[in-house]
Amino acid sequence: MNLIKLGGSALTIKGSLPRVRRKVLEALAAELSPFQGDLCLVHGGGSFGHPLALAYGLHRGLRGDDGLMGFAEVQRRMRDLNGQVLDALHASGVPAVSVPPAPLVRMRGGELESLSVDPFREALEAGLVPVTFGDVALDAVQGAAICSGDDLMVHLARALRPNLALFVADVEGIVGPGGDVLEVIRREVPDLAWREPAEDVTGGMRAKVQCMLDIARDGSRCLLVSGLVPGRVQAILEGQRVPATEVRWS
Ligand code: IP8
Repeated sequence: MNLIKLGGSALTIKGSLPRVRRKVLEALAAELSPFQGDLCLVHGGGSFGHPLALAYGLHRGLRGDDGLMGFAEVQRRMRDLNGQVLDALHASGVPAVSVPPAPLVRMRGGELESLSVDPFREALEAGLVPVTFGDVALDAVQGAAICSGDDLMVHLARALRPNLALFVADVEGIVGPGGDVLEVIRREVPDLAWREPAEDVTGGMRAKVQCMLDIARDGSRCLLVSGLVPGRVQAILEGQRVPATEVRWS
C-alpha cells in the first residue's frame, strides 16, 4: 500500500485567510485516481490550520479566555478543508472516506503518544481510501496540542508498513545549505535552520525530515515531491524517476 501526505503548503494558499489552491487539489486528485493499489491519505492544514492555531497558541496548550473557542474554530476549519479534499477525490472517482484524527489520538505534552489505527485498516480492507489530516486534539498534559499530519504519517507507516510514504509539498525537494535540492538525505537531518520561519506550530522542515527519517528507518521508501508541478505524483506512483528528495536510512 501507499501512504501519501498532501501537504497544506501545496493544497492551500499561504496567508491568514483559509483558501484552497483549487486547480492543484483537482490535479492531485486526478493523478491519484488511476492508482490501483491500496491508498491511505493524510493532508496538512496550510492556511486552514496554521495561522489560527498560532494566533491562539494552541501548540503550547489551551491558553487564555478564548483558547477553547480557538480550539473549536481550528477543528471546524480543518473539517472544512477535509470536506473539500474529499469532494475533489470523489469527483475523480476515488472512494475516499474521512477519518478525523482527534478521537483516535492520545497527545501528551505536545507529542503524539498513540493513534488507533483500526478505522484505517477497516476502511482499507473494505476497498476505501481513508483520509485523515493534521488537527488540534486534546492533550493529557497541556489541554490541547497540534497533531501534525507528519506525525500521523509516522504512526500510520509504523502500523500499515507502506511500500511508499510520499510527502507532497510546494517545493521540488528539500533544499540543503548550498541552496540546491538534495536528491538523497541519509540518516541525519541536514542543517536547514536558515530557511525555517520564526515560529511554526508543527516544527517546520526540520521536524518533517525527522519524521521522514523515522519512516525510512522502519523500512518504507520515503520521498518528498512537488505537488505544484503537474504529473510528478502520478509519475512516482507509476515507478518513474522525477525530481524529488529521497530520505533513506540505509
Ligand atoms: O499541516 C497541522 O498539520 P500539518 C494542522 O500537517 C493544524 O502540520 C491544525 C495546524
